[in-house]
Amino acid sequence: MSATISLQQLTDQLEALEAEAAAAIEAAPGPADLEQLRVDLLGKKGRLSAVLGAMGRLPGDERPQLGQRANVLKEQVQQRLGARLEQLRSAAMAERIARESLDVTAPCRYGPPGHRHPLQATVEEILDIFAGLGYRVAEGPEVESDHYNFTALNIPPHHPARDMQDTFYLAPGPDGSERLLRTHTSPVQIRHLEANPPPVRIVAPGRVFRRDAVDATHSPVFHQVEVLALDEGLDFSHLRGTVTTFLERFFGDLPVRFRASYFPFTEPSAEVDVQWRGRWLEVMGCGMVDPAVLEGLGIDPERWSGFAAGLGVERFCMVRHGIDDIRRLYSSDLRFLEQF
Ligand code: 2NM
Repeated sequence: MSATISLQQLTDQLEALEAEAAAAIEAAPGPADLEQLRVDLLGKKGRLSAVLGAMGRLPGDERPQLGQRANVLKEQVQQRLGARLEQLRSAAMAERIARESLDVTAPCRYGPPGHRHPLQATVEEILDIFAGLGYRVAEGPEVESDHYNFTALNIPPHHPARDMQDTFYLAPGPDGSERLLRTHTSPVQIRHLEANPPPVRIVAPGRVFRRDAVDATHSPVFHQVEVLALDEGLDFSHLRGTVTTFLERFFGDLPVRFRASYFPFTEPSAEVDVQWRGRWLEVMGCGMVDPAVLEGLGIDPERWSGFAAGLGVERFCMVRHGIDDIRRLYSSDLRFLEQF
């Protein structure tokens, strides 16, 4: 049996161990170092075990005292390890927060970004041009009354435009009123003039509906943009200048021609063609607002005059992009849409 050892000696060893452990824990650079210290100090083959291994050489009645002291040391070391680990973790978190930033407005980086439908892009481009000419956007309902869609536009009761062949009529409203899907966005202009005194410069985009059979150039639902200017002293030269400026901004510097035409709500009226790749294409209708339309709104046609123009957005979009079939614009085929 090895030589006896005094309680004092072992207690001194425990105290030295405790002081050394405290310094080492305080100096540990990271969690892995702390774990290594825990094993070295408190593990089965660790420093505390070594001291306790010598306990057998103490007189039996002194052993509990040393055991108690060892338990205090063990608890202290564990507490210090825990405190130091917490300290390291919060320092690491503070450093990471200071270093990292998250820009929630950054563009998506995980796939091809989406984009506007070519038809929507065309509407917006047209509206931008008219906004640049001083026009405000006006909108209105798609379900309309006979009054706003026809009567107020000088389209009398038996005009062919009202034919069941052309117009989608709906069941009457709760008050028995005739209802239909608007065949143009002109009712938006009428509603705007009812609510706002001239001078007026508005552009009305929207879906319109006609009972057309579907083919490469017709769809029962399509999109229109109509413009209206009403002021003192407006004449056909203002109409011509506005329409040519608009077409030049949209198509570039192409030949433009005006051909006499007829609409119930304008007089005189004209169709507008642009020469595109050597061929004349009809792209717009326009005219001076018929005095009868103004009178119906209680606007004095002796003082106020106006011009209006309307266009089909699909047509503009198809010409611009060389699209040969209107149905492509509605088929939601990504292989097609992704080209724009
Ligand atoms: C067109 C052609 C010519 C037009 C007329 C009006 C209103 F309400 F002021 F009378 N809005 N839009 C108009 C005139 C529309 O589209 C081919």
